[in-house]
Amino acid sequence: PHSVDFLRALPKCEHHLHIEGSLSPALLFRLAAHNAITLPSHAVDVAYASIEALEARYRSFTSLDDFLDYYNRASAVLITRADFEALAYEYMKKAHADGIVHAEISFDLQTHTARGVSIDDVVHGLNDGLNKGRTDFGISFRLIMCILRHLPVSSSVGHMHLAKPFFDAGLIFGLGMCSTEKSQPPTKFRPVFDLAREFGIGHLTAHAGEEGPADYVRQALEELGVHRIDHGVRSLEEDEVVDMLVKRETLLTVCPLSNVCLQVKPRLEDVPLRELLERGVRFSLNSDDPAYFGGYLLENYVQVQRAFDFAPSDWRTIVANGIEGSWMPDEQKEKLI
Ligand code: ES4
Ligand code: ZN
Repeated sequence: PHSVDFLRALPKCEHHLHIEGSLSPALLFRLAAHNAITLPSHAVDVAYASIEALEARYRSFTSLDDFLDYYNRASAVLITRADFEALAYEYMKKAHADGIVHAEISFDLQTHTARGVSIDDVVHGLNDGLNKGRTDFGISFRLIMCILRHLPVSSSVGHMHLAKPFFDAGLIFGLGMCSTEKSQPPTKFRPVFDLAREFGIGHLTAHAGEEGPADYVRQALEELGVHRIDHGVRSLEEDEVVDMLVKRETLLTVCPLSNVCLQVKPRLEDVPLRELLERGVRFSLNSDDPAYFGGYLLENYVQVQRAFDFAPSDWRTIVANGIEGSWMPDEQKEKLI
């Protein structure tokens, strides 16, 4: 058994964190008041009666889509560049407290442009907060834009063109794909990933094999050409997909507390971490949407250790694979390993 101090001291990288998923009920109510945004009335959803009521609702999600309703609705309170900066900086403070050395942070663009927020305010606001966090805490970061599967492919293609100057300037580093998974096969979004290659974007990832089948992981790898898989816990349902992940040394960004909260797995013990280790599939541990799923990254590590009782050598493998699979310069990897 390890103490929390041992887990805090590990050089942890977070690869799967939706910045909108770090918007807590307390910050949601504060920003709503500040920006004069009306939250849904009691008649529509009693969960918005108070901070405590909303926190309680977040403990009873029944599925990914049930969660996504709350997650997408909460973004309504993010209006100004300063709001995005504050959100990003708050995450960096928490990351520092948890002992994170490098963070790869996703954001949804389409949700924000739908409210009339400009891409400038979203991307510059996030970069302001993250740069301040790097200066204050020494945490390196990359920004990943996630396209949304619940919207038409044409919306994603349009937002790729909107974001191109920000990719070109290095302000956005990678491309991801998230949101609802059932009945949204990765192949449907092939035009978006083909465009990413045309734009010279070299760091691609996609959520797959969370609620969707192992074949969606295969599609993401073979047809979208992604370098990484977000979640991917259902990959183990097909040996062919496992072989593909091992051969390609693909990193799965696994999110243990998220999987339990969204009822992807009944208990933490059912997240197949030991099986992934034994079969040689690389994975990192991540918090996904920490304000919704009951804990930031260190809490994920602590609860994983409580459930799995990993040996120090297992932790060394997990942490080294996380560094190796990061989108950071090789010189930085060498210093960390
Ligand atoms: C997400 Cl847990 C999860 N799955 C898919 N899309 C997402 N967006 C934010 N969190
Ligand atoms: Zn996610």
